[in-house]
Amino acid sequence: MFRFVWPKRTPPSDQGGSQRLWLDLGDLGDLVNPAGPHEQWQDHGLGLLRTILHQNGVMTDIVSTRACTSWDQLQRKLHGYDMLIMNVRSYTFPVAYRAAKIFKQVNPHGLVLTGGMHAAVALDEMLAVEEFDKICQGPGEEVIVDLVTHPQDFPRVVPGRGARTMAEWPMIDRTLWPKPASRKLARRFHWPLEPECGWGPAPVATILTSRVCPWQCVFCNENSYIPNMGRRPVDMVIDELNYLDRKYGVGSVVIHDSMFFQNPSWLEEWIEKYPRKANKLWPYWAAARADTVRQWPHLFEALIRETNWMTISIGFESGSDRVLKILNKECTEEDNYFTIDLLHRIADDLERQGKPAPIFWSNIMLAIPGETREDAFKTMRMLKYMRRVMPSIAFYAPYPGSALGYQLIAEGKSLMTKENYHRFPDDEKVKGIDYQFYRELLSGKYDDEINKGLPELARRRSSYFMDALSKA
Ligand code: B12
Ligand code: SF4
Repeated sequence: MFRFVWPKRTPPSDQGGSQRLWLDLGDLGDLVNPAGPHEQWQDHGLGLLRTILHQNGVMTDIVSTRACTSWDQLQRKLHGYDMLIMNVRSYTFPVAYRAAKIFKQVNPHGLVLTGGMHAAVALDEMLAVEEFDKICQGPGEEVIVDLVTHPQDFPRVVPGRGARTMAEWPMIDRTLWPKPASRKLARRFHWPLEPECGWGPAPVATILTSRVCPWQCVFCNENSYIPNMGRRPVDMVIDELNYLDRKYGVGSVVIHDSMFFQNPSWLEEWIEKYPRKANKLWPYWAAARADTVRQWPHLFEALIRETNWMTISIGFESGSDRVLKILNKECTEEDNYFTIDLLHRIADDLERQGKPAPIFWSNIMLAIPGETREDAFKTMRMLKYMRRVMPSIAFYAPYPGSALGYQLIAEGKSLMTKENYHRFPDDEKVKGIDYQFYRELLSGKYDDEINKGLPELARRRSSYFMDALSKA
């Protein structure tokens, strides 16, 4: 297999017995006794960059904040290292910032290297943390080896350099990911693969086949800060899954792409090769958009029927055209209902044949600036209309990097602070939003309003959705 070769340099510090630590970030305790299933997913940025480092002879140890249950415990684990390396996303910024302070207290001469999404979208906040000695903005594949071995050659803000295509990425060495940190969790984790979360049987293999979604939804628009790159070839994706299966046994797959259902020619090749070449037709989770399902319904149907796409994540977000416009979603209520009806039809047919029915993982956003009560009722109506669904509901969060996030931050309306970027489901995120209304909405208080115009069967479904609120 072709492998991209990074320039090899003998790291002088290696000869001096350097101690470098990669710190995996997340809430304390999430690898001990996790708050929920999604806190256990492993970090592909960390996996990729550590794989590149180790393949180039640059060794690092791993510690995870998720494996610690207190900051004191973390402090003891940070002791004695020369270098701390972290992948900082906005939602892990508070943890990164605190960990860097602790690291410097115990290792005053140690160096802290950071990179990741938050560096790309909120450089000012990163710069304000004096403990961050180097801050890499953008992809790190082509700078990580030099940066770690010769940090003194780089300015404080380091421009990242990435591969042109994901074909150049090495296969992640998953044993470089942190381990579950309690015996109880280890039993069901299947490390170095991942545990099941209701989307398919364990062990779960998470993979990325594409890096950027080209759309411009105002709450996300990641293509404004993630450089475009070629998709991973279908053969490489299948080879990796087969390799993992031979080594560890794969139960199901999660394709972590922001947008799996893009590039019809890639998808056609996937339909042609996955059923033929994969060791098993593992069911998988992957994401699509309602407008493209409507544009390519046959492709959508073939993927479900022929490749076992069993959990279909759709960013429906809202059931109201007004709000979909505010979000620049470029999807309409009609697109959403087209997609829902299409899946109902396919799923009913598969069930009639005695086969398992695919379901939606339905992303829904509420508490969006400009949303009226009637808009919110329409969204809940759409959700109740879905027959086979795992709802994932979030109150809108103004992340930097996104157009709407930047706007609300500039207007002083964001309630996300550097001490508390990490959003808990019912946290209040934007000034001026009536969160009490939304809590009552999800508790079923407005059932009568929501049920208006819904078919009898849908009306009978519960309007209690508080437990579907997820971190956002
Ligand atoms: C998979 C994924 C998830 C998974 C798993 C997360 C995980 N453990 O990794 C799940 C589903 C759990 C998830 C959840 C959430 N996610 Co998410 N997720 C992603 C996604 C689609 C892929 C991440 C990934 O693996 N990327 C590929 C790797 C290779 O890239 P990378 O980690 O950025 O690393 C590269 C560079 O940053 C750099 N780099 C990184 N570290 C370092 C360090 C150094 C020293 C250097 C030099 C370079 C460097 O080099 C790497 C290689 O190029 C991204 C979007 C995307 N396309 O990246 C969103 C994304 C990261 N998620 C996001 C958000 C907001 C969330 C949520 C809050 C909810 C939501 N809206 O989705 C939750 C919160 C989770 C939590 N624990 O609280 C945002 C983050 C925005 C931000 N400003 O940080 C993103 C960008 C999506 C978006 N556009 O909104 N997510
Ligand atoms: S919300 Fe979904 S469709 Fe919109 S830009 Fe983000 S990943 Fe793409």
